[in-house]
Amino acid sequence: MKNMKKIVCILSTLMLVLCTVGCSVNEEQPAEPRLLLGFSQVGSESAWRIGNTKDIEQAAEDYGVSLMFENANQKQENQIDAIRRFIAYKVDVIAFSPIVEEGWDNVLNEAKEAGIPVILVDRDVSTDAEGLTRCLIGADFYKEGVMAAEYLIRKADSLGLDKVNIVEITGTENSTPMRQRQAGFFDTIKGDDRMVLLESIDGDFLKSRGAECMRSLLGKYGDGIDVVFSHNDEMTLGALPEIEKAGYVPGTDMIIISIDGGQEAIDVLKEGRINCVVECTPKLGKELMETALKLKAGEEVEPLIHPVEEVFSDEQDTSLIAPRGY
Ligand code: GYE
Repeated sequence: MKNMKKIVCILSTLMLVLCTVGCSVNEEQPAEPRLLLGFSQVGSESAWRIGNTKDIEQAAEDYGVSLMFENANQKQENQIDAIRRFIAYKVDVIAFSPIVEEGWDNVLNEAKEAGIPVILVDRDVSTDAEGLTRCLIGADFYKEGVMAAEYLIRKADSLGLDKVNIVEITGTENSTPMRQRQAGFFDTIKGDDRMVLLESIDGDFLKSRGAECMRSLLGKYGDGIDVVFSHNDEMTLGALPEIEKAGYVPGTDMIIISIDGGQEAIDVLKEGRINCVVECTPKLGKELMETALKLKAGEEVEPLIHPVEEVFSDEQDTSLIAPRGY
């Protein structure tokens, strides 16, 4: 009996010890994040942007990076404030997608003085001094414009057109994709005498503006429009119902060219109401995390990283296009 008591006592002490060890393991503080990354996003203006945000959040989780995420709601001053907060918080690395190219010198100098490396995501900046940012991870927008124009030239050839009247709905004025998509497109068609630009109009990458712009263009040029070149899917999706309301069939009466390649636009391409969508991938998160970790470790990074992109159009079997994921 005495022995029995002793055994019970030993067993319960053992259980108590095991439980204490187990509990202390469970209560352990989470491991220090490998990196604290401050990221200022432009806004939520498009499926592209929302896909880009999700991709960056997912990549941060996958890489064990602690992300301080700020949405600037389309305002440069909000981005500048966010970057200042990141500096005050002493993050390891700052990343941001600048809404426009100019106006960053002061805040980037502040980051430099604080010794915090800065990564540009998606869009570029134009600064007085060199070396305020470490690298740019984003699409080759010039090439996207070239690919859109090359499609148009092939399409005009196949339809045997001898005059091609173009309207262009551009993205946010002074943003990198707006500038470079426009330059790539017009540099490519400029040697082709058939191509005539009727008007370029600022649609700010927004669906509502795309609709407004298209209404105004249709009011001025009506069926004189042969081609709508729109700098993103959202503006294209805003423009299409306006074309239909005016009595034209997009994709047939007018050639519609878009950029981004989000699922909604690809579905409309499959229906034949868009002719060509140049891909611009928002999936930049993996490159961003890997680059930020290298910078924290004091390693060299590539100054420019472009993802590979393709063209989707009525020249191919569109039923084979895989789900886009944004
Ligand atoms: O094309 C557009 C978005 O900067 C590439 O911004 C990005 C552009 C994209 O709002 O849909």
